[in-house]
Amino acid sequence: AKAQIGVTGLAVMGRNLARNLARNGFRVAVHNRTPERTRSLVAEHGDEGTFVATESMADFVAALERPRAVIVMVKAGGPTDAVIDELATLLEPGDIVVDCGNAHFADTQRREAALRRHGLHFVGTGVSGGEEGALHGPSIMPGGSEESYQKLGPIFEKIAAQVDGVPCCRHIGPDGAGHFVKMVHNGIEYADMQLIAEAYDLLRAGLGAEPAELAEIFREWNRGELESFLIEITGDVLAHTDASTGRPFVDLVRDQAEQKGTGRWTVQSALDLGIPITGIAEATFARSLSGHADQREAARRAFPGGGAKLKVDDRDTFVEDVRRALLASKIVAYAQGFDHISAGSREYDWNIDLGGTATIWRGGCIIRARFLDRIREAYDEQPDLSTLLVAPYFAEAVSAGVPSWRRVVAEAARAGVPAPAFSSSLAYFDALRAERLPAALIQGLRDNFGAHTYHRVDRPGTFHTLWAGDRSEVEA
Ligand code: NBP
Repeated sequence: AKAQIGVTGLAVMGRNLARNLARNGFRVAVHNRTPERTRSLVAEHGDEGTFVATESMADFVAALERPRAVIVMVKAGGPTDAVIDELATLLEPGDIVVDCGNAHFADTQRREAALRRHGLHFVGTGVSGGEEGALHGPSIMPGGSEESYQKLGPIFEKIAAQVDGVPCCRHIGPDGAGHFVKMVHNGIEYADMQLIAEAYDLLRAGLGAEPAELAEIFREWNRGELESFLIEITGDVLAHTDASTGRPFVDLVRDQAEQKGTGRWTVQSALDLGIPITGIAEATFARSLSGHADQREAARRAFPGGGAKLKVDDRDTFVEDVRRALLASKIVAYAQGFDHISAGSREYDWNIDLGGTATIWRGGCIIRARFLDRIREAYDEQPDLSTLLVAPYFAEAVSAGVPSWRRVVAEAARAGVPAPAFSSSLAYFDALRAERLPAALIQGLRDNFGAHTYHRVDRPGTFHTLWAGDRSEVEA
C-alpha cells in the first residue's frame, strides 16, 4: 500500500515528526536531500511503524497515495523555497504541501498563492514543542484551505499532544494564519520568560536568597494559578548545581540572552497592525539589551553602585506581592498577544477562533499553562471580548494584584533593579483604564507644528487652530 503521508527533511524535527506519525499507525514515506539521514532513520527506528524510505524526490512523490500530503521540514528560508519548487514540478492538482518549518507568515502567504496557481494546496503549519514535542505530541497550528484540513486534520489531531481528550491541533485559518499564530505564540513565550526572569531577579534582590531556595518558591507557585511548563522548568534550572564548580548553574551562565527572530517578527507585525504588544516588545528589547556587552560595561563604569538590595519588611508578603505582580503582568502579555492575533485575523481575513487557539496551546508547546483554559472560557462566554483583561476571571486576578504590582514596581524603581516588563505592563494597564490620556496634548502639538488637525470632545468635525495667525479655529 502507498504511504498516507510523507516527510522530507529528516534533521531532528522531521525525523521525530516522522517517527511520531509512524508510531501512531500512519504509513510514512520519508526523504532527505542527503540519503544517509533517511537510511539511519529507518535503520534505527524502522521497528516503530511503517516507513517507506525513498532516495529521490520523484520516488518519494510516487510512494504517496492521492491526494498526496507532503510535510516539508527543512531549514526555513531559501531551502524551504528550493524544496517547494522541486515538489511543485512533481505533484498533481489537489495534492498538499505542508511547511512545518518556522516560516514568516508573509512567506507562507506568498507560497500559498504561488502553489494555488498550480492547483496545489499549501499549508503553512506552526509546530511548537521542540524535538520532544515533535516526537511525543506537539501543538500544531495548520493554516491553508478547509479542503486540505479534511485530509490533514485526522492525522495531525492524532499525533498532537492531547489534553483532557482534546487534541492540541485545529485548523487556524487560510494561507498564513497558522504561521502567524505560531509567531505570536513565540512572542508570548518571550514575554512569559522575561516576566519569570524579572520575578527571579526581584526575589533574589529582595530576599538575598540562593537560587536553590528560590527554586522552592517557583515550585510552590507551580501548584497554583501560575501552573505552567515555564514555571516548572524555572524550578529545575534554579535548583541545578554546576558539576564542575559546585556553584548554582544560573550564576555560571553568561547573562546575554539570544534570539532566533520570532520575537522580532511579532513586534514588527504588531507595529504594522498598530497593536501595542508592550510586554512582548519589552521582552524582545530586554534580550537585545542584555547582548550589548560593551555598552553595559561602559555604563557600569560610568554609574557604579548597581546591584542594590530591595527593601523587604516581610518575606512572605514580598513573595506574594511578586507572585501577584507576575500573574497580572502575564495576563497583560497574553491579552496583548490575543489582541494581536485578533488584529491579524481582521487584517488578513482569517476568521481565527481565539478561544480555540488557547485550547491548542494547553499541551505540547512551551507556553502550555493552566491559565489557557480560562482564556478559552473567556472567549466562549464572549466571542467579541474587547480585551481579555476585562473577562471576569482576569479582571478579578488583575484587580486583586494591583496593590502588589504597584509595590513591586515602585520598590524595584527605588532600588534600581530593572523590571522593564513588570513596569511597562503596569503602565499599559493604567493607560488603558485612564479617564483621559495626554494624547490630547500630542494632538495639540501635531496641529501646532504640522497642521495635522484634531477632533473636539464637545462637537463633531475636524478642526485646526491658526497657531501662526490669530489663533482662531477653523473647520478643516
Ligand atoms: P534544520 O533547520 O537544521 O534543517 C536541516 C534540514 O534541512 C536537513 O534535512 C537538510 O538536509 C535540509 N536542507 C537544507 Br539545510 N538545505 C536544503 C536544500 N537546499 N534542499 C533540501 N534540503 C535542505 O532542521 P531542524 O532543526 O530539524 O528544523 C526544521 C524546521 O523546523 C526549521 O524550519 C526550524 O525552524 C523548524 N522548527 C524547529 C524547532 C526546533 O526546536 N528545532 C521547533 C519548531 C520548528 P541535509 O540533511 O541534506 O543537509
